[in-house]
Amino acid sequence: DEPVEASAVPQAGTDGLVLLRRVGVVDPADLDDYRANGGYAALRRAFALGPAAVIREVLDAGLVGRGGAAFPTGRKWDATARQPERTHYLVCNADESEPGTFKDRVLMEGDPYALVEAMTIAGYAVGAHRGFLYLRGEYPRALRRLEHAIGQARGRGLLGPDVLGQGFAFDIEIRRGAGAYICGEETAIFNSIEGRRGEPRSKPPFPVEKGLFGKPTAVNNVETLLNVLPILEHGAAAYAATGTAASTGTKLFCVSGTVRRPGVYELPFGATLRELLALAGGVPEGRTLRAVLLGGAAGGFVRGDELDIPLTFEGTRAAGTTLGSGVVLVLDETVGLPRVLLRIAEFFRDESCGQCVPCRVGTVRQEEALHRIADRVGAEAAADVALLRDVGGVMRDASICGLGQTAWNAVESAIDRLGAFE
Ligand code: L3W
Ligand code: SF4
Repeated sequence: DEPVEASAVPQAGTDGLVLLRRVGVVDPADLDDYRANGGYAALRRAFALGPAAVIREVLDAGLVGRGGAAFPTGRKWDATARQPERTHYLVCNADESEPGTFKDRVLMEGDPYALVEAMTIAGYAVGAHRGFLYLRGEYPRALRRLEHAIGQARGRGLLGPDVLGQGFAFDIEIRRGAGAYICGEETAIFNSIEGRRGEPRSKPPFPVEKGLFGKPTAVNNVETLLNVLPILEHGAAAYAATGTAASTGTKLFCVSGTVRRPGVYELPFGATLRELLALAGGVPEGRTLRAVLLGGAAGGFVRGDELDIPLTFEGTRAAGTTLGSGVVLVLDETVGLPRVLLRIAEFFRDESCGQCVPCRVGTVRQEEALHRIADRVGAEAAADVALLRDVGGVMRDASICGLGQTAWNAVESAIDRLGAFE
């Protein structure tokens, strides 16, 4: 198997690496090497604490979901664990498909045993004996490495009927996505695993009550789960000492676009966008930074004069944008903004599952209006901007799931913050 290319993971600021600490260091195909680098200490601590105390640690650490919505992980686990049904499930959302996102891929390819260990801990905490790893179909290397890691863990008694001889049964099954962005929405994942069409379900009921096969289910993103390891290894207080009060720990950022060293970077929450861009080498000589798209296609733009924005959930929200799943897409002055927005609109139109009218029709109308604006360079765009606002408002208010609700975010922010069509 090919080694993890060192260049895929810039190691700038290596001292502070938590989630990336083993990536590029450990052999991703060797369980013994994983253990020699601290692996399975967290699961041992989890067994020593018991499920309720594991959840307490995760709550006290202040861990919130890294898939974009920042929901408290401990509350999700606690609500799942409390459900009276006998069968509970764990689902790891590894269907990383937000345009500009590639952090979970680096984690899974570079440190696959860590995800196996973290899923085992999560299963133990919420009372699940089966975990499903829903993996983006376009990640063949991650698939190979995870399959190998799961097989090895099973062979060594780290998965199976009696994990570590502690009387806890847990195993992991990988299910692959087939290229649909919407299958990263948590309830669409359930439908996909159950063999149905990958369409979101209405919430509530939330997955913690009725999830996979109608059973209480905890769904967590890859990066979220990996944070559980340092929480258990060092304790909640030590974990929460990094970051800010509302955004504890570190965050992975996927830096792409016009920067010298694109890649995945890990920084404590609270670092500024300027600091992150400096790590990535800044924009190349002779170029000027025009804007940064934060949070991906569902996110929002910040201008070149706003780079001191703190990279926290609360800081980006206050600035009218979102951290989302960690997308940092840098645009320079040569980029034609109308074409970028059109590309985003095409993406949402393509990926809408078509189940509800506001999104199915709205994403088409949005794309048409942006086409007219892009084709009519320099001409009056006011009527189409008004139409975009109208359609965008309906999509946000009336769509069933996050795709439709956020499909107009980037366009709105380009109009309001960058003066895109003036
Ligand atoms: C129990 C309640 N559970 C909410 C749970 C809910 C879910 C989580 C967040 O994601 C994000 C968006 C984009 N009792 C609960 C409850 N929950 N209330 O908390 O829920 P929600 O509905 O706020 O968000 P969501 O629909 O799960 C929307 C981001 O996703 N996004 C793209 C993400 C892409 C990636 C990727 O490629 N890796 O993550 C697109 O919209 O940022 O914030 O578990 O069940 N009362
Ligand atoms: Fe499907 Fe869009 Fe409705 Fe979500 S908002 S359920 S993607 S049609």
